[in-house]
Amino acid sequence: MMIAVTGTPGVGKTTVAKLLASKLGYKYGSVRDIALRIGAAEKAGDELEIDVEALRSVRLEDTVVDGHLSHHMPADVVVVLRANPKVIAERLEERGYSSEKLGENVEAELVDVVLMEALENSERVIEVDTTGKTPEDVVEEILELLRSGTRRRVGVVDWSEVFDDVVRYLRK
Ligand code: DAT
Repeated sequence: MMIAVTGTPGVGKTTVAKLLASKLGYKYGSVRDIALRIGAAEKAGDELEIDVEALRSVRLEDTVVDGHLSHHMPADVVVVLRANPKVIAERLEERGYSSEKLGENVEAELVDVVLMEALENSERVIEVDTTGKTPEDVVEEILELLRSGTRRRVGVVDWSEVFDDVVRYLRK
């Protein structure tokens, strides 16, 4: 099986994807490394520009793929991690993101950008709220959803309630 772990930067993809891979005895791969390996990535200043179309045909068996573009790959299941946008803001601030980038990502988490993209690309989408949970809790929740054969589980968060807490981060 191929599992994509996606979500807004800072949500916990790498942490969860590595733990999930080790629990399943699967390989771990990052979209970044995969794109570089297949020649679908180009350096653009400090950033890497990834050719999303080239990812669409890359199948990797028994692999957990980590990245905010992983839902563009032909995974059997797409796990969309969510976190309170305030938590995302704090993590990205700590990573030294510019206020522009920070605002962009807080906004993306608030309005479900990655979830919507995942639903456009995949039949089997499982959304998991990580807020207040440990990575181990999150991985257990994913494993349980996989075991029970859940095809789709979305609509687990509503960040409209926390809008006031993050409005200061948003782009003007
Ligand atoms: P991403 O790959 O989405 O950018 P990361 O895994 O690199 O995210 O960083 C997430 C940070 O948050 C990391 O320091 C671990 C921490 N964290 C705290 N609780 C978490 C949880 N429930 N799930 C995942 N990461 C969590």
